[in-house]
Amino acid sequence: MGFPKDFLWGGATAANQYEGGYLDGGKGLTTLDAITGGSHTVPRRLSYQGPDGEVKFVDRSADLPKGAKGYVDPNQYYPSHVATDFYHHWKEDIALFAEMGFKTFRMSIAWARLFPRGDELEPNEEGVQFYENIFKELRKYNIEPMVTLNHFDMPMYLADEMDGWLDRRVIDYYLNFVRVCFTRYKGLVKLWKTFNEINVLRGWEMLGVKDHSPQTYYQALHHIFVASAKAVQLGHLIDPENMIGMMIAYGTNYPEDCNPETFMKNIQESHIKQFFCDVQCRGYYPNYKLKEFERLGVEIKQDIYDEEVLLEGTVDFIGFSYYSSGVTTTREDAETTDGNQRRQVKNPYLKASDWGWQIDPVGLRIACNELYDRYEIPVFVVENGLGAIDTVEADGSINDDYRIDYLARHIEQLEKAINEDGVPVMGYTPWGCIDLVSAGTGEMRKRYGFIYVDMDDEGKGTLARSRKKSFYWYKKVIETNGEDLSND
Ligand code: BGP
Repeated sequence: MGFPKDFLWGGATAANQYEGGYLDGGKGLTTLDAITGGSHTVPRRLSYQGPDGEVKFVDRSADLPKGAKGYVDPNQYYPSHVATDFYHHWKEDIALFAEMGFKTFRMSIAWARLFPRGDELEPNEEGVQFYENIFKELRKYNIEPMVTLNHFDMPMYLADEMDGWLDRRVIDYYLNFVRVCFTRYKGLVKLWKTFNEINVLRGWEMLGVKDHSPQTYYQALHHIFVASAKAVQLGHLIDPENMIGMMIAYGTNYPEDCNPETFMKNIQESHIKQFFCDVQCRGYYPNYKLKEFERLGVEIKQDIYDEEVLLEGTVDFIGFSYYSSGVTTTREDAETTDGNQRRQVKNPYLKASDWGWQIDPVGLRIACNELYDRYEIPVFVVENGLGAIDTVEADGSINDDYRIDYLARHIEQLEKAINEDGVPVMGYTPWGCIDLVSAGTGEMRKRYGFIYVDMDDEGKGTLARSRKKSFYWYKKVIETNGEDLSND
């Protein structure tokens, strides 16, 4: 019983939410640098300049006019610009991760830090050096870096000038970027993921596209699938030691009742997620998707070698984020609540976080089983956690028992997935191990960390770091390899 000896305990972050230094060291603008803050009730907005010169702030789900370019308004607050400033605090932060005993640390590389516009042939050396220093520092503490090559952001220039992933040339630009990562960080990094939460990439901010039509979406996604498969092949070629995974936002859906119609609908709902794993783990488009394309009139323009590339570039493991589960209903009037990037039907058996995300530890065990049963490759829980408001007491302490309870209950289920169900789980990296900006709402008050960062929703604060109660608890969890989950 217990966790495997080489189980990778750690934590997860992403450049656009943590790094800051948005123009430092020669970095170019990314699409996410033009996304404002927001809140649980006020959506984040995207700022762009239209072809007529007029600047507009629109909902992230809005279509942009032809010729629109991302725009950064100097009077507006954009959370990615400073975020929680890993750029200037990396040594201090890594020392804190080491103090907790991290075996791995998940982070992403800002593409525009290496390639400010995206289409350059040679990288920006200062950017390359920045990450090299970090990987060396991690290795100094025996922390295995786990790198997400692309976590939601893309160089703004590629979105503005080429319509982002809709343009096939972007595959080559991405490959040039990953080639630099694989060669320059060879020997320092072995664990990679090609794209974060491939199933939630949308619109201008993440795909660089201007409209949300199914035709545009699936064509851009096809390019991403091809880019990912080529990256997997290239990574293996450059260093056979590399383990290159996919990454999906995953949570199971429960049929609300035993009506066969609900069950059939649940299969269709499951296909929405499975599609991404089917392509990246099996190497081809599944029939149910091809039929959907026929119904929608979607036609994917493919290169003659694409099918072969997809087949030969399947991933080594499945990384997934897990926050909550969903419910499938055939009722029109079902009550819904918030969830990771999409609303979910309410499950009467579950409680929810302050942001409405339903808490379901058993669902994590189910997710591990579903993924392993279908693909039979190792899985890695690369995100999990509770976004909550923390209170700093007069003595500076932060007693986040709610977070400890959430994580302990999920870790219990993970242990069962490993030991009772036999799922090979490589590791566990809770999301936002240090406080960072929320992707969904742009807030700071929605905190996930073991480490508190003094920063508020308007970007005010000293950025000072402090240990929460969960910091000491997680340190003990790692020390005992998951055996002692008690909170005392
Ligand atoms: C996932 C992302 C992360 C992270 C997390 C929590 O979608 O991969 O970037 O942000 O969700 O979501 P949120 O920040 O909206 O609470």
